[in-house]
Amino acid sequence: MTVETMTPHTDLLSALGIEALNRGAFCGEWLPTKGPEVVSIDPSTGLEIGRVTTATAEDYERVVSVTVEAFKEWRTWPAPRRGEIVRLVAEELRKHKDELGRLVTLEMGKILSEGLGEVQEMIDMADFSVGLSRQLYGLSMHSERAEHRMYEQWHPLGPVGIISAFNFPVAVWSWNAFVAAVCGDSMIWKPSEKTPLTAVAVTHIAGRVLAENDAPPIFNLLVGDRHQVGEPLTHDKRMPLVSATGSTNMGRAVGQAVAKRLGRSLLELGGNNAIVVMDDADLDLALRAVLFGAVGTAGQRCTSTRRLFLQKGIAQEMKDRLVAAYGSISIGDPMDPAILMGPLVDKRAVDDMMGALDKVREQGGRVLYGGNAKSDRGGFFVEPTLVEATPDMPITCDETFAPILYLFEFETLDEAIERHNAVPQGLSSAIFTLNMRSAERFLAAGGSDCGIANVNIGTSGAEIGGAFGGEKETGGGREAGSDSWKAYMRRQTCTLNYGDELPLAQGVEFKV
Ligand code: UN1
Repeated sequence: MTVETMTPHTDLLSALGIEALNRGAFCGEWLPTKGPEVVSIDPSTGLEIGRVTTATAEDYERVVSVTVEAFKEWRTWPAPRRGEIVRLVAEELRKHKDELGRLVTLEMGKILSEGLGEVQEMIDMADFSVGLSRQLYGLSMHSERAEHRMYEQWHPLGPVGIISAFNFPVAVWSWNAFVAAVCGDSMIWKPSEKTPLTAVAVTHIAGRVLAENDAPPIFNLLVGDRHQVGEPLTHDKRMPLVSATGSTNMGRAVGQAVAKRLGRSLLELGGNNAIVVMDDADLDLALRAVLFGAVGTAGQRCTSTRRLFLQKGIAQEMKDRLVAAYGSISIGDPMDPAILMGPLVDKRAVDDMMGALDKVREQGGRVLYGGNAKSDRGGFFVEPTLVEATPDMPITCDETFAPILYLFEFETLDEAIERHNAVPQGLSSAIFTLNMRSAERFLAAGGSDCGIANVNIGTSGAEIGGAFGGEKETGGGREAGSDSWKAYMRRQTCTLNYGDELPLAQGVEFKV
């Protein structure tokens, strides 16, 4: 490609160490990668931003062996000292928040406020992990045997593989990376090939902090496709944990490969998230939550709202208000603060959305608003789309990574909950109601079957302090806050005898 076809963002890119051609393998040093180049495209223009050379088999071997060696040293660092390194990374992220947020917007296409929010999510995750570095608690138990002490402790697990998706190109890495780092693990990041530049930029920042503080190279990178990086990582016995965020198909392949060697996988996969709006809801709140959930990030969050259940009494009013609100959504350059919806990530995403809408029509759905690609400009823009649907339409059980919202009507809460749960995915869910009984029933054991269940809050935009993930085809993994850290460590149960007898548990006698 010639220079004219490239997006001119030279100052932004150079502030983050990004060049026209970048290397895609890092393990304390950038390796002279010779694999095929991946081209990073600005989805709002379709123009090239920069390139990255991918990892060869030789680069793969080198990065894994350095990561294994780095683990051996890093696990001996006291956890609070490891936390200090993460704190220093967070300081750098604060300094570069604006540039990195812009790069996320440039390369992924989410609006700038969300690009900056994503970097804030990394900073929050780092702060959380710093505190966690002094709280990796184990339990102690009372032994049934006299003069015995029993307790459990948590040790670093080993090198961790982190496979992340294009839609949260940096935050999801940080959910894993900062927790894994304070837990004493080293790691290798396989970013999406659609967003390699943000990964290179973050690796520059994290790698610099490690080098300046004489820490071993724990934050490593391998850019490449499934064959070059993904599959080798999942089959590699040197990686006791592979954490993967992305589609259910990808996660199924990762889970099976890792399980085959009895490794651990942590999967955060597709969602098909719904909001239930009851007749007694505060409709102003519900409307705003639906708009952010369904139109925000152009419907490309795993937590995006894809289904809306409207109780009969408010259904028509909500539909009218939604159609009016969809008509006022500004679509365009995601860097422009007046814009609410940027492009989809690439041409294929636009085709997938149009393919899903063909199925909608075949299956008897009615497009209430939108439904088209915007061909009046470059880039991968679409209209946010509202569809009147019925529960027997198979397409409503699929996750289409695009701003399509399926609208259903219902009469009773029981009916809404049953239909809400009748999809293969189980990530995020919400109910809008001012009735405490309805709210509690949605959250009770017979209510939402998702990993995340909210009341008077939409399905997307979770805080980092909670454990993030979901059930069924969402994969069952939990990342980020709460006690998710336990996935990144190994538990050891220790029993210590300080007496001069050897009593056996369960009263067993074995006298020689
Ligand atoms: C994702 O889409 O993979 O809850 C993650 C949210 C964000 C994370 C989404 N904090 O919407």
